[in-house]
Amino acid sequence: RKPVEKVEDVVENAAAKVADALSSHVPGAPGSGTPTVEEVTIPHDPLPPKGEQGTPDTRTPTGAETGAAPTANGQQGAYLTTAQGARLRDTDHSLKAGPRGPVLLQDHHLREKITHFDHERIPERVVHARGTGAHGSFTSYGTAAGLTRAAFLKKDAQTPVFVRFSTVLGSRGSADTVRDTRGFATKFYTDEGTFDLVGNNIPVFFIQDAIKFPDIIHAAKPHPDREIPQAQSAHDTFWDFVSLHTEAQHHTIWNMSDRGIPRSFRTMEGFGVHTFRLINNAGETVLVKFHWKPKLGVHSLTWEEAQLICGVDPDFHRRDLYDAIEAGAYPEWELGLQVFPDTPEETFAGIDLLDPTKIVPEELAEVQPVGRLVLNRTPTNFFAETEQVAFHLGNLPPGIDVTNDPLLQGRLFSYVDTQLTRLAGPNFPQIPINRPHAPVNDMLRDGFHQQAVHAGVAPYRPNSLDGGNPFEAGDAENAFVDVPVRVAEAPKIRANPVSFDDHFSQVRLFWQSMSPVEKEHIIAAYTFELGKCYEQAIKQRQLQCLANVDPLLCEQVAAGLGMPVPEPAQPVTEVTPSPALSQMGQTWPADGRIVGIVIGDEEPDGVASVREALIAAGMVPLIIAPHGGTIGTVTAQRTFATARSVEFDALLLAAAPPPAPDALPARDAKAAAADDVTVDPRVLLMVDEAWRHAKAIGAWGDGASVLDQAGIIGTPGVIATESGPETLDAVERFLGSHRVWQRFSTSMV
Ligand code: HDE
Repeated sequence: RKPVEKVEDVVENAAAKVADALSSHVPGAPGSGTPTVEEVTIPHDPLPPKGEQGTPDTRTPTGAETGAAPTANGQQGAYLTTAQGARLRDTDHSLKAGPRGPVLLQDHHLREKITHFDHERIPERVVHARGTGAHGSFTSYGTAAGLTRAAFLKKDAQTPVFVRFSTVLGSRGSADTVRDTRGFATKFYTDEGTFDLVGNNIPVFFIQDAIKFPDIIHAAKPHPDREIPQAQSAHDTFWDFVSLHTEAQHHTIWNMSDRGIPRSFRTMEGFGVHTFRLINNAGETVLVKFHWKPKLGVHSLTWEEAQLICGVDPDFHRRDLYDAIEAGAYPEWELGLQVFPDTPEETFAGIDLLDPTKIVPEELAEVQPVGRLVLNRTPTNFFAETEQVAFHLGNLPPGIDVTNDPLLQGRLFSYVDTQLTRLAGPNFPQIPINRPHAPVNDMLRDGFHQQAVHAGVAPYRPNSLDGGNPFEAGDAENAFVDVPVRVAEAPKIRANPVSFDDHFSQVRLFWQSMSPVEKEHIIAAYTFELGKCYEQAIKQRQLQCLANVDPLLCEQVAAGLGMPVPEPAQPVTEVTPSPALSQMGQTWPADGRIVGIVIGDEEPDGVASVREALIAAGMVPLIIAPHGGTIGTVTAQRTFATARSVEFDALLLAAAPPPAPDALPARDAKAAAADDVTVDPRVLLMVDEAWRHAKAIGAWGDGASVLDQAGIIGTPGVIATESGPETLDAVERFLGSHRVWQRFSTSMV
């Protein structure tokens, strides 16, 4: 018998043999006649484990116990293994017949690695593909406890949540700051089962009946022939649909307003859109609409900023959310309810509560705060959490029920249906991010990707073999309540209630509630979007819709398009404006605002103290310097090459850095040619843009000369004082109202 050889010896011998064989083979390099001998790569021993590599996590990303044995995924063990746990000696070379030979089919590691990679992608969401998420917690004030039996709305109840924000139209890799509706979907992991509030930042929808959803989305997505434009509504098919299908006009004017280009997810409202029904312990019901109110107020970008950011930083909103959370500026919203009596008509102040193209103005039904949401943790793994999270409107706890809104009814079908394809099979509720925190005791079995090892032989009811388990719960055990709403005796029919036919009065309500500057922005947005359409008939038809909303709006957009102004096809309705719809006129906390501070080659006076004051006020200071590295006591976080004004909410100038001869040749050459320019042109560009976008600009010390050179001294929101702290004080006041609104010139009243 041969003695058993050690593995290391086998490998070494094999390598030596290969080396021998190669040296005798002597392949010639073509044409050179010089023999070459290739080196053999000998498998090496694995490196020792890294200090920070810990044991696998037994909790899900939401903090719940997985209930399963730890799985060694995610670089958590000392040694690299196959998916089956065999330690690997080499993951850089495939197994070959000699170093130059063909790759062997038997290389299981190669096949496993490549095959898994080949299947890494899952289909993106059919809408809302581009998004980002965060964990947090919801604390109830208890103010809704009399209206609903839902335990998570009892006083001081704390519920873990996961929120995913999204755009609607763009693909997964599209830019964040496009003009679009934003999704605001919240998963409450309540003790009584998961509650998904799947809302948007706009309180109305394009359509009144879910059966039209494929139509609006086909019209809004890129054209089917060339697949352009990406993540845009500024194209013919979108305006073709919304001008023909006039119930879309209300949602459309919200998109054309500043709401379509939020500054941040942190500065957006959220709306459940539909009317829901609450039921309390006494069996009493009310109808409600859900609202999220951001602590920082509702703020938007300007259109030019939004367009620039699409190129400069397409991940702007994603980055903003992560940076704010990591900086400790935790985003916050208050959940509020508009509460309406549950009458058989399901109307309030003449407004049909089942019509998702209508709002109830807050002046008619106050939004009553019921709890506070704080987002305080970023996901550990984007795919596992943000990509795999699956929302569904039917995820309701006892105490919250649906209404007959036909849009809501269709959504109840669509979400689970789409997950079946997107997450491949019916077991996606077992994916960690989707696991309820309430105990699960269902009788659903088997299927693709089943994670559970169900014990017992009787997953059916009634049974005697499992002792009759599990039992159905009653009221005392907090069973879900299907509110026994009376269903009217009515013919089966494909039709809407007549009240759904009013498509213009609330569009006018929105328009009339805007301030002059906001109206200017709406006119500019319609003019831009329709200006991107090719078909004259579509533009004409949309102008006709605008004529039904407001003559001034129609005239101004028509003037921009160079087209005739149509007569209204129906009388323009009298409306009472709702001031709550305007984003202007209040002041808000400046937490989490980004303030850029321009310095030169040396640390100017006051920079360190201004930086500290900003941090103490919950803002994020970013030092912008001519180059990276440390300058005095501060570190450059941006350089003139990497900074653009659009990143900042306000700009501070502590120095007047001269043009750098070796940076950005084209622009500097121009600057060098102009004798009177003594400031780096990239700084001047920043100042110029910040001014155009109505941002507060402050300077002290040498910084004041930059304002002079930019020609903006004495204009609103431009401050120069002797000291950094004094300048900061004045700038902060402007940040409270978000922008220096006076800087937008407007002829509107
Ligand atoms: Fe959605 N919607 N939707 N939607 N929706 C989806 O579900 C659908 C509507 C909303 O971050 C899809 O998992 C229909 C209104 C958000 O994962 C899909 C109708 C509102 C998200 C779907 C609507 C929304 C979605 C695509 C008309 C605001 C992203 C992927 C009846 C109240 C959730 C998915 C996330 C996602 C269907 C209308 C909000 C296809 C049929 C109104 C925030 O199921």
